[in-house]
Amino acid sequence: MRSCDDPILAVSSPPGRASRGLIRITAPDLTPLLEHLFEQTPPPRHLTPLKARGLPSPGLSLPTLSLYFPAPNTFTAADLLELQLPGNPALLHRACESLLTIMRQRLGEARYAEPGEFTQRAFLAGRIDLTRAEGISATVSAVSDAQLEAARLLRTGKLGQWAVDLVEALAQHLALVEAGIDFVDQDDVVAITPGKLDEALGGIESQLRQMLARSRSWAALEALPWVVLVGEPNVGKSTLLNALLGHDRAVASDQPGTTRDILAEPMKLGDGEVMLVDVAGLDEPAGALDASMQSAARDAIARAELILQLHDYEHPPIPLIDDATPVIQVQTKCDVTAGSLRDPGSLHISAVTGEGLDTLRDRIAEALSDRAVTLAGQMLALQPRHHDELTAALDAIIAARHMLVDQLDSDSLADMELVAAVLRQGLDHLGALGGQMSPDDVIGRIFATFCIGK
Ligand SMILES: Nc1nc2c(ncn2[C@@H]2O[C@H](COP(=O)(O)OP(=O)(O)OP(=O)(O)O)[C@@H](O)[C@H]2O)c(=O)[nH]1
Ligand SMILES: [Mg+2]
Repeated sequence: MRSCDDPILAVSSPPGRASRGLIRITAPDLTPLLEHLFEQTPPPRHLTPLKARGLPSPGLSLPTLSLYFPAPNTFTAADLLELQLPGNPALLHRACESLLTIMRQRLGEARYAEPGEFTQRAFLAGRIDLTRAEGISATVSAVSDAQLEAARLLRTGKLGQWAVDLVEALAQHLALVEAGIDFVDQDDVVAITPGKLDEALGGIESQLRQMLARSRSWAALEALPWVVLVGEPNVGKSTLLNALLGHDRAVASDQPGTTRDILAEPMKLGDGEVMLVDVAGLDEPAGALDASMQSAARDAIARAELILQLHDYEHPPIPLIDDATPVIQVQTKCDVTAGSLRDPGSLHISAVTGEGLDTLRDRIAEALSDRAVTLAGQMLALQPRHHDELTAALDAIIAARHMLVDQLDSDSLADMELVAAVLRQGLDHLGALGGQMSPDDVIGRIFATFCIGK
């Protein structure tokens, strides 16, 4: 089994060339490594230019920027060292190999970190809760602004904090029920009445229901509605995609058949986002490659929730087979088209002058008003695990309230053990989102609330 105390290292900067590359190292005590690499221990929490002995290879000393965080106030709760070197992948690899050798000599069983291991250590050290760790992972894999925002809310602990508050409330009431079981002979312990417990559980139930109703599922954020640009080769699809995105994403040229693949990029639209998709121009296939390109383009069109049907003064609109998908007719290149060449049934745009682009954006937003993906304000996106835990917690609260239905007017709670067991289940599910509460914690609450055995 891999130990949590193993010294580990990893290249933390993205793959590829860059002006700087980052190597991250953590271990319970990095002092022997620091003494070897640098003549003096770098001042804590300061970016310090130093020569690192033996980096990138024995006998060489490369200037590095080093940032040293001594334990325990670090991400992993252990010593943490970040080394910034020139961002050359081969050099970073050499440096890591040398570091590994030095670490094995000075620190013991060192190894490369596994994916996510720095974050895992932060979680195990109690630095972050599970939902925050999931937020970090979601940030890394986000493909759209909505997902990035959703990941940010997770990463900053919004879901975890909400769960902590609810766990507190539920634990308080579980403590009151358990007090009735454990301290039944104590005069000063007054167990909660069924009516009071039901009222409190009703409040928790409605919070759980609200959270489930207000949140979006992660899957919905992944499914940005597709807006597909359709037209003959050379009508200006790729040029329009670039103009709408505001940067050159697709290659455009006067050569018909320039786009040979499907190109999709999220586009911001007011508060929401859609996926703008450029495909090959539709034409008679002239060979096997052509045929597969065209069939991929047709698949994309079949998946579209909105089609922008492009034509210009030379190329008429392509007839579409599926007439269920909404279509916006767009005539392109209107900077070179005047008067009678302009089709009265189309929206006129020019990617060169920008004419009609704002109107086109408005028309797309209007057509997809209920589909463009947004993540409003403080709304959270629930990953499947969160959804399952919340639903299971809600089920437990509902089950507990069922047990109370026939005894709401009674002074004492019947079936206390059963009610307590169901509430404990609910607590465990909520605790999996944030704010774990062990049986001892609940007992602790009882002692905090009553002066038992005085
Ligand atoms: N004057 C003018 N030329 C344009 C405009 N939009 C596109 N073009 C030109 O039309 C040519 C074709 O543009 P593309 O965007 O590559 O066309 P496409 O529809 O993506 O073509 P394929 O990828 O071959 O299907 C290029 O030479 C563009 O510069 C426009 O608004 N005005
Ligand atoms: Mg193209």
